[in-house]
Amino acid sequence: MDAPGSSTRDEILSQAASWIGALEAVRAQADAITDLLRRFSHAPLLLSGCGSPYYLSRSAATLLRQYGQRFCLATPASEIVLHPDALLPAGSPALLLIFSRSGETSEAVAAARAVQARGGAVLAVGCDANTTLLRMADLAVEVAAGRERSVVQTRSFAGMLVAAQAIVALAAGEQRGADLLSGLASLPDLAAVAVERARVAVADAQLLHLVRDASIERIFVLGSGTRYGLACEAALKFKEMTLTNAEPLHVLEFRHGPMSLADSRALVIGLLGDAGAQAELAVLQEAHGLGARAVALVERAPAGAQLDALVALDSGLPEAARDVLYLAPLQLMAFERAIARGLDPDSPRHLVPFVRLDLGQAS
Ligand code: F1P
Repeated sequence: MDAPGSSTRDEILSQAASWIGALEAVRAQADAITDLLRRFSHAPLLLSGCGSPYYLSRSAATLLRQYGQRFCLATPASEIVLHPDALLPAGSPALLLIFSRSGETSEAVAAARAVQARGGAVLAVGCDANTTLLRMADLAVEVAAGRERSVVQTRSFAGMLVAAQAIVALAAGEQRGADLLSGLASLPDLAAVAVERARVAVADAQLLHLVRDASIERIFVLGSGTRYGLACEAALKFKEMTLTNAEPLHVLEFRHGPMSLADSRALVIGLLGDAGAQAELAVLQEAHGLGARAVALVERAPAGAQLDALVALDSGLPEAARDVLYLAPLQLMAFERAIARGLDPDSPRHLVPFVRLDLGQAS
């Protein structure tokens, strides 16, 4: 019998191939994607998915607003199905960019159908072209190297995130997207090194001790900008794999209430960026001062930070292209905590690989 979590661990550690595969998949469709974006350049643009892919769409929408210079909204697919009129002006055809590993999640398929029924179009990103969602889409991007055996999404999420970044780079164009494009171009050379670096970072005794600590009852994952979607995804990993209460927050929101839960039973993980790094670090230091355990994931270790642990990405990438590097350390932290709690990350409680519903009238 396989060791508990062996599929999840393998998938986390082999994600480099899915980053690279995602870049190739978008490159192969670049003209068609650019065409579709241009055809719908004045239409409302929605990004969507369910669970992990919804969080991915939050991160991608932030990047698209910033680089594509067009307003767009991320929403769970179920909202498109249940409340389309609360999202879209009556009668306006929209473009939907939707993510789904399985391509079979009922709400995702129904959301795509609803957008097409209003005269809109669907660009679907998934891991298998031969699935309902990708087949019905006007355009599909298949990240085959992201396919997984595990229920919990890790490698697939990373691959679909890179695909989303590459699509945003196309929307931005060469001038506006210059740093994003140059960062993405460096990913293939960096991918395996970055994942190995994450493995070594999470094997560090101090960090391992922290994530395995049974006295930790709640986890906060803080991220701003595109990293808020990653914080949501990391919190979901801790819930799914470790059955620990985990809450994602925009970094400075931590002071507006959740701070009252900062004590020795809380672990606060900050995904720090470049812009606002001082202000973000100050939140972690404050939580630490109140007795919470604090960990930062950051490009370069800041001098003199009072924290319990720190993961330095040391990627040299521009901030816009760096997001995928935060994933492996976070996924491995959740994995290690699950194993320490006697749980099997390959068999998360109550979960199935994708949700199939009878949406009846709603679809
Ligand atoms: C999405 C999903 C997520 C859930 C879990 C398993 O499926 O069901 O909702 O968080 O990680 O996958 P999919 O639409 O990406 O196949």
